[in-house]
Amino acid sequence: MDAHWVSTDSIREDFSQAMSAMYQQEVPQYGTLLRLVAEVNQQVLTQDPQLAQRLAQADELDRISVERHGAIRVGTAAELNMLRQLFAIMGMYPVGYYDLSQAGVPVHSTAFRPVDDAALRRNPFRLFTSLLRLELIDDVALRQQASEILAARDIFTPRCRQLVELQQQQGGFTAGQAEEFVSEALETFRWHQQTTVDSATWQALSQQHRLVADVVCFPGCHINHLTPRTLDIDRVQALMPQQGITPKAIIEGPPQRQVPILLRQTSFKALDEAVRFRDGQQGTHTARFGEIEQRGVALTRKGRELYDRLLTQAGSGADNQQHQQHLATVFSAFPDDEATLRQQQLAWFEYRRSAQGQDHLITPASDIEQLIAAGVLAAEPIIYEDFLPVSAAGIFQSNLGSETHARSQGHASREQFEQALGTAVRDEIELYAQREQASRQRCGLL
Ligand code: OOG
Ligand code: NI
Repeated sequence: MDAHWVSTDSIREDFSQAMSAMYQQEVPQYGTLLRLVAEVNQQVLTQDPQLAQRLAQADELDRISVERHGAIRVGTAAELNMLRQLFAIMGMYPVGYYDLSQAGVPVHSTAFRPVDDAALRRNPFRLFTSLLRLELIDDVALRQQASEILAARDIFTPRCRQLVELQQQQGGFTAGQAEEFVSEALETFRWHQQTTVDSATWQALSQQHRLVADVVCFPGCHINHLTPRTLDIDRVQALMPQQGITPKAIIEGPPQRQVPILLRQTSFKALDEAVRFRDGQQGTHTARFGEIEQRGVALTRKGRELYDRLLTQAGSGADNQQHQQHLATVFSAFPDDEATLRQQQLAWFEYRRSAQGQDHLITPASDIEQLIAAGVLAAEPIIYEDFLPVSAAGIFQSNLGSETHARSQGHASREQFEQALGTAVRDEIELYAQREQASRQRCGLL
């Protein structure tokens, strides 16, 4: 009946490509980063034919260097709520709750992303989406002023709103509507040199936090970075300066390992960009940058607790090489082979019968490691598709100044966030658990 509707996957694919093209135009240094990433990925594949073969089999070679995520920030509940509806049309749903106020950043966030395997394989593009917490501005008059400025703007084009409503009524888009939707939706994320405030208001809001000015003073919620996938983050970090790109001081996340876990990320420092105020004054704003990421296996709650503990123990550093060495030492307490990660239930895996194991009797009592050793079962690490709050705070801070005092007075407010969003966020660990469970069931292990 609805076979003529364009798939959500294909709308997401088109949208992420359009976003990338726009961002490369807006931030030319991002284009330079993309080329560096593609070059390093190519070198890695040449040096590691086994990896190349694995990626080819998984049908990933073609889009190895395309964007995996981006980030945006909004100012009101209504904006967040509308974004939820817009992203649903692209097959992106809110997963996870991140409280960044504890790290001194007055926002809380979720990631809009595809959730099922097929959609993730087709295009895993996600948007890390933060909602400003105006209640954390302590100057009451300024808080009031900020909320009035926000109330007066509409970050969506009228046509975008119409199309979202149309899609909800019809249950889908024709090809022509999908195309128009992508181009209208893109407008929300475009950069505007012209701010909506005078220079005095800008100053006052910037003094609260640079992030507050970034969210409140523009007519849209400009995309603030995009992030392609690299196969060797350490190499790209080291090569950035040769390309005239200044990387942030350290690579966030776990150290390099035999079995990569979670997510490693680094970015180049945000550029100074010219902005204009309503009183005719000019200024600069430093908010937009480029980032790269390298993902590994998703961790169970137990694995995540170990990760968080070791990360806290390691602390942070100013010099990347020293920091990475120190991390590697501290993380020697985290098992680094797949069998131990499975046996100690630290990470998630997807199980599959091998060609020769099709007729083998497998029961819930079978020993998984024996079946793997015998070539009856294969286990693939399930890749982490989400974000890390400590890393995210590091990325925020490296681009928006280093104010680090906590502002939440210790209370995350997930409920408030979900109310603004208009739905509960999904629990990311639950999603990984379900995927492993389903694969165990298919194999006869449950
Ligand atoms: C988001 C920063 C977080 C990541 O990759 O952890 C992020 C932002 O700067 O708005 O994108
Ligand atoms: Ni990011």
